[in-house]
Amino acid sequence: MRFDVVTLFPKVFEALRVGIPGRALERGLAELVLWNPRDYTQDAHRTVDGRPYGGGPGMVMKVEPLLAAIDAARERAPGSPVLYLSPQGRTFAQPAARMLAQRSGSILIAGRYEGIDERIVKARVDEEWSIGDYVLSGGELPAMVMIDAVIRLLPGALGHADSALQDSFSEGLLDCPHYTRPDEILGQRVPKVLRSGNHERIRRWRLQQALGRTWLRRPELLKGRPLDDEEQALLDEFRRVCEDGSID
Ligand code: 9WO
Repeated sequence: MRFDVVTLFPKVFEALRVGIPGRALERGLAELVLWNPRDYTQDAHRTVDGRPYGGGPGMVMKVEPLLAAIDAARERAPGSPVLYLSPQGRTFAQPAARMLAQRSGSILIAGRYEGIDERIVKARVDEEWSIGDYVLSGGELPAMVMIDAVIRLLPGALGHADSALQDSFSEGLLDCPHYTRPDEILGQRVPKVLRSGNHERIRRWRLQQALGRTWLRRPELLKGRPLDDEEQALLDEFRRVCEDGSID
């Protein structure tokens, strides 16, 4: 898989060369290629911004260098769709990450200033994606968020244990609570079941916690996710215990 990113700030993407995405890039599971519009300027000042038609404050990314950088990326990555990260896009979530992980690559445009010329969107952009309803200083962080979310889905990016865990029960649910040693901190003990060594009981407890937390915090996530008989029974029990006012 390859990611080609058009950005005025390629150094920002060094932050992806650590941890899980860093290891995946080192192992060659994914490749990250950066295209800087500044390298495609023609003038002595290497200008990458332009004044907006219609006036007003702020600037727009200058057309010629941006278009040249995009087209250089398209030439090197034929078949990779061009994605523009903006608050006007479709909201990125785990299903979109899974979809992008199936592709051979993506070209991401990280905008700056007030954005890019709409004619470039029309002529070059295949998909517009948002990572959430807020305005940032540029599309670099959203591009990195998407790349991180996709890379960790590639076969071999996580340990084998992790990947098995991923496609099992927790799919579409919030995570269960985690604990490590010592057995007691801040006046709180680790739930006894986790120290029981009974892996079947532990599996059921974790699944129940995941279901319960999803029901409490993000009930809308359960609407789109059918529950099997075991899950329904575990959630029913969680709700009964909740209504009793008891915990754990
Ligand atoms: C700037 C601005 C200023 C005044 C009023 C509205 C405004 N909108 C913007 C704006 O959207 N600037 C963008 C900055 C231009 C494209 C790159 N930038 C960006 C991308 N900010 N936030 C994102 C983004 C991308 C994906 N998901 C969430 C946010």
